[in-house]
Amino acid sequence: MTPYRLHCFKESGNSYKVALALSIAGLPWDKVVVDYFGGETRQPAWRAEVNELGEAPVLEVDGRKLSQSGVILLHLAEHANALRLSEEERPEVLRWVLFDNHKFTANLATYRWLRTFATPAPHEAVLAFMRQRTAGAFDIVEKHLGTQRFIVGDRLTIADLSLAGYVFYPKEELGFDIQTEYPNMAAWMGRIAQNPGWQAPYDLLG
Ligand SMILES: N[C@@H](CCC(=O)N[C@@H](CS)C(=O)NCC(=O)O)C(=O)O
Repeated sequence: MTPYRLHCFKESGNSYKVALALSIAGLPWDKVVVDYFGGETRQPAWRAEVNELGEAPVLEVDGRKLSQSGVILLHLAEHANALRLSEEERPEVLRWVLFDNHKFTANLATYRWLRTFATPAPHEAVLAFMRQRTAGAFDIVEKHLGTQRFIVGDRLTIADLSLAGYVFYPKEELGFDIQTEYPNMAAWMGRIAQNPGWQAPYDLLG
């Protein structure tokens, strides 16, 4: 089988979602490191050749380039037995992947970015707003995981991998101590980490 090629960088939790899916599914893949901090995703040539949306991750599948982590995860769920979804699971999984892209990852990734990487540092009010938006999304997931082991039912699906894109980064980067403040999420992270193929973001993408 031709290895998948994942255009990614190690700080990118959206890339980590896909890397984790490939690794847990036991699929062969090669890393194509994107020089995000050097401005590669803003280069017209990169946008023309790799992703017109200007974002990582991009997964090359036999020469075809897929972008948007949710689309890529869905593709992998359709092609890897370990990630396959039932008819019943599919809409529920999609509901959580969309919630993740719109609220959970969107807020958490932006908050982490602003507080950890942005120069110049953002205004305090912007940070406070993003922290509050992130905490709101965390509360929803924390409550949901109080009654079930995984995001959809009793087994790992791509919905878990989507929501897990950023939570495994160091708490100093996130600005949230999930292990202390969100016990249901912490237990869920433990269940994800038990899967063979799981590695922390900087180990898997580093
Ligand atoms: N919804 C997209 C988000 C992708 C995204 O925001 N990627 C970031 C890295 S984690 C990026 O490349 N951003 C480039 C930019 O915004 O200029 C996905 O899930 O793939």
